[in-house]
Amino acid sequence: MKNRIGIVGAPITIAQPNYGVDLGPNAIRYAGLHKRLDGLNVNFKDYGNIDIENVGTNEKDSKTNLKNLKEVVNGNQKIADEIKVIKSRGDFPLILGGDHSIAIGTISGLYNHYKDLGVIWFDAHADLNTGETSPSGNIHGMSLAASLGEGHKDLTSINGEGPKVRPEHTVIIGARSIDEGEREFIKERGIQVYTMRDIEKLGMDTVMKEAIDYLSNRVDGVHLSLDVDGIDPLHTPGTGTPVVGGPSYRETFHAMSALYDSQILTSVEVVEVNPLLDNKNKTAEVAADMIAAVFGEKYI
Ligand code: HAR
Ligand code: MN
Ligand code: MN
Ligand code: MN
Repeated sequence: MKNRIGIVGAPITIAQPNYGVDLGPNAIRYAGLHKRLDGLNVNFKDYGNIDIENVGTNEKDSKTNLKNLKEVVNGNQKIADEIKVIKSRGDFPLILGGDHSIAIGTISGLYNHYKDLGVIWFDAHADLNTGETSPSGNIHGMSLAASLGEGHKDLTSINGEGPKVRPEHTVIIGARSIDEGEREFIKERGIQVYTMRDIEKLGMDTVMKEAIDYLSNRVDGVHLSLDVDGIDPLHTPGTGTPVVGGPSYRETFHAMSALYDSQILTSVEVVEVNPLLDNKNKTAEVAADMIAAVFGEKYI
């Protein structure tokens, strides 16, 4: 890692109903993030948390089928602005969420800095819903769609109108809870998806090799969006929408190590840590472990 890491907390919680994800950034810090990075001899600066209002309801808008659209857009605009500042300083952005809606802001903020940004979406979910397809109205299940230019205009227009990433530059890893509309989206747009079945058949090592090969030929930057519910809830109970049958701690650590070895990443975010649902900060500790791995921590 040549660049200094610029850490920022992005505590949006109102794009999903389990409030408390806004406490995620500090929970990850309390799990020893700074110490871990110190141990790796990497340079970092922690810019603290973005000031997010988080006043919302659990009501869907009758026209848009979205919850808290205006508030989520405002929060994500702030995130995009902060990412631009971090990038202009030459730092490597490390964003601590927050619910997964924050990816709309981070990816929008990264957009101008790359010709072709790639995204690795490590998640139990595809987050490819729109107001039309969402079963819940929760915007955290729509953030990848919005980044690809699909969904409500206010979500796709942060930092300029339209798509911020292309479907052929997007790789989803760990998916095991995909809604009908998302399935169609994946097929129509040709997104590369490694479901749990693929991971089971190929093994995580091959999956990561393929994903890294696939992206390195196509993009000039790669953003890792790590949703902790991508990991098996046995290891990460403190998250709002756990789905059984995910990659183990060991497999995920290996995936992060493979990304470090490839040196392909240009930004990282870790989302959906909810200390109010957690057991003694265990989920934040796993998040800190995965961050350490992605920045080069090894067993020996
Ligand atoms: N697919 C469901 C929905 O859109 C559940 C989304 C779950 N949310 C996340 N995203 N944590 O990864 O409502
Ligand atoms: Mn997600
Ligand atoms: Mn998820
Ligand atoms: Mn989730």
